[in-house]
Amino acid sequence: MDLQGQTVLPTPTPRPLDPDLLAQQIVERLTYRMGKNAAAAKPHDWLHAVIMEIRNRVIDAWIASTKKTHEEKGRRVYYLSLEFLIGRLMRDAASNMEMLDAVQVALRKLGVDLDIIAALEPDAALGNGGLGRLAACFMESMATVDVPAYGYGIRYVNGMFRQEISDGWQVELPETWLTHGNPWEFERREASYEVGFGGMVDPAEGPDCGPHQMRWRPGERVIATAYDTPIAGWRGERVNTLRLWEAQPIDPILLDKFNAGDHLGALAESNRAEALTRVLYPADSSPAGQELRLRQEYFFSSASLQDIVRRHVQYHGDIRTLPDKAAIQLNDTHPAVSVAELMRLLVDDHGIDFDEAWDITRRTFSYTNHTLLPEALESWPVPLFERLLPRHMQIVYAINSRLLGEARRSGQFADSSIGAISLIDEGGDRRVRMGNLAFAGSHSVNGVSALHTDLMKQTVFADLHRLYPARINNKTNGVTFRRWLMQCNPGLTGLIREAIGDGFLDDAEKLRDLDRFADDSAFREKFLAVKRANKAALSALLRDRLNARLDPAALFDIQIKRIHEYKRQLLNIVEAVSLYDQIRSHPEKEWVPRVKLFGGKAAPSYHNAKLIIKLANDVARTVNHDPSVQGMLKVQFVPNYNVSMAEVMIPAADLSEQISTAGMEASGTGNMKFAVNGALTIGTLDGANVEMRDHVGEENIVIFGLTAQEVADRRAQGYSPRDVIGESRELAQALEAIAGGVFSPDDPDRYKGLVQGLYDHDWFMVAADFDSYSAAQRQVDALWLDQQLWAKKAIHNVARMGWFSSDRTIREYATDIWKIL
Ligand code: B1N
Repeated sequence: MDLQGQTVLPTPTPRPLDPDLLAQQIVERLTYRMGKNAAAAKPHDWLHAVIMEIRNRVIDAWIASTKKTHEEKGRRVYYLSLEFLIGRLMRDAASNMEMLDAVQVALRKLGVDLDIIAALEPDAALGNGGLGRLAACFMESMATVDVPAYGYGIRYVNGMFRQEISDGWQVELPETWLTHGNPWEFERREASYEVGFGGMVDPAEGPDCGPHQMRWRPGERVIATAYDTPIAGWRGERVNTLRLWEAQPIDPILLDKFNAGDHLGALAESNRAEALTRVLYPADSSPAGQELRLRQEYFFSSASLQDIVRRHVQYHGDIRTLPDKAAIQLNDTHPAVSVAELMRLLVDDHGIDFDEAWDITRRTFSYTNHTLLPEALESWPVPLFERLLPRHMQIVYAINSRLLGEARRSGQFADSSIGAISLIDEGGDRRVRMGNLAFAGSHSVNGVSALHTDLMKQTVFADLHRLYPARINNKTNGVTFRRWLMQCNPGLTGLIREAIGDGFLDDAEKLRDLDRFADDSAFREKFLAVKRANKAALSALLRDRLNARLDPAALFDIQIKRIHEYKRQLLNIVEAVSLYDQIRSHPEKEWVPRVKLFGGKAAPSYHNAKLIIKLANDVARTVNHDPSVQGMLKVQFVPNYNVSMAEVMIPAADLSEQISTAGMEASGTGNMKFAVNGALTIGTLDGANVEMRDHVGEENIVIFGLTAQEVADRRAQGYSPRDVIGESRELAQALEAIAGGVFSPDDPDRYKGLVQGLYDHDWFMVAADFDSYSAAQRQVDALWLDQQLWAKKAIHNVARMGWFSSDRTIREYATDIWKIL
């Protein structure tokens, strides 16, 4: 008997990947598992049968990995994240299990087109944007570099909303990814935990009880049930687990109420519990602030911590060795309440002395910060926190008194400055600062790009950094090249393999070997042909979906990301308007044909972001209907931008727009995906753009605008956008046109307020960067006219982006923070 209580664990026997056999197995699954006749099976049935077949191989490797992890008894990594933006899994799993080609051939023999059925798989959209997608890339890379890891999150019934564009406006519709079932997940009834809210706290009574030990009697309880999804690494050597929690009521139906005739009341508890994991908050880089959000955060933190502690005690006996065996990474502050939850489990449930528990906690946790936007830093009103989590409130106070004591003893803080360190914000209504809690409760605090990490030290965490100068470190983000090169861009991948062999598939830095092909004109031609084919594929998709007519010969200029003022889609649109103006004034000039594509969702409550979407659509309608710019400028907003759409758009991009106000985008990861796929970047010196410039070379990227330091200086000096606009004729004209209703004749005042905001404050420095941006765009035009030079620069981008593989990022986490490799 082994630890799992089984006599023998199956070892994976690599079955030969004979397409004929595979085809036969797929048909067998279809027939006997699903009860469908192959002759009458629908595409959805084939998809399901194929996934089952791929899944079988994944499961073999999964069981073997789990066994290996148990036997090694080493340290495990737990990645706690409120978001995992996975997208589709079939191609990922098939490709990583090295069966994609065989599956394709097998299906062809059966008369089924892999691409058609693959497109039917719903995106698992359990995230908003970069933060959630990073968590998904990390899961794949942890499996790839052989880190034994568990991802923990929430199984939202409704993920990121579906965006429709109606009359140019964003409309949000519920996203229902689970309607056809989810063949990738396994419900684990045996892994269920109670999670409490509210109620009372009493001192624990008993001869062995310490002074800090308490008994919490929650007023409300729900059950967290686990759903596991296997995540296969490249070449299938390791398969890790993504464990997502679902909330269930303790009593599905309250029979006493039901019998008394209160049929709705009988279901109230059930509805309340299920509401917890119903829907993902569609807020990117801004805190939701509602009670339900704090409930979600605590719910998944508590279930995950209970699971981690149970597993540790089961395998290692002594809870005191937890930091030796568990490294828990907090993905932003969303799971920061975990710090207090682990303290509660250690002190109240395991009877450990408070100071020792604090030491264990700090050695276990590490925290990643993803944003410095002041409005995005999570804090909870003390009364709300106390009502929902009375025991955790006590723990926060107890931690705070130790923290402040330490700060005072350090002699570095005047009484007036010590407030910045406190876990409680005393200015105005009292609030619990989740960033400070995460910082204090962790041995490592990291930023996600070099610039962002520097700014963390200078701004929000300046005082905590002074107290703990060794704690902040940088881990520049990365992306998985399996999904973002090999799967989404088979054309380019094939071309690279022809040129430099297969080494880069296992080590992205080997892409460097491609550098010398930048000077090979035959290779450049092939490279341009691949790009052209990807652009044709995107054009065909957008013709089918939107009836859009795009010319694949034009320069494809793409900005896809959440709509946010700091990301400055507005700068891009205003520049497009200015270009439109110039083309109309000088039709005789040799203009570079451009297609400007936009995509992204706005938080439903974010008024200006929604207005920017409408503006993009209004400008598109006007420009695209104007015969005088036909063939020179086209603008298109692509609805419902998601992971699967990104996989088509990124390989088709010539130009990648990464134009945030310097100092505001923590890292960006879309920027990396574009460059790997051979787009040139037009961007500010923000986030990871800075390091991308260092890697690809400044001659191969188009940088413009103020630096983060210059932005800060300008603001400090008292920035006057009105003066800046007065000095730029092009900008003034474009803004007048927008504000005057040129693009909104049906409602001429629609953009008055938006434009007024630029004149009055322009917090995001659109005006300050406009001329520089516009000049950079004309520089791009000039470069485009020399296609050979363009291709050369693009190839250098592909060749020099290997460092931005999330495998490298994960190795750094594993070595420096988790001490595991
Ligand atoms: O995290 C990404 C970075 O590449 C981006 O620059 C950064 O903006 C993004 C609250 C967030 N920061 N903060 C969030 C998401 C959801 C939410 O409810 C904040 N997302 C980021 C990966 O490091």
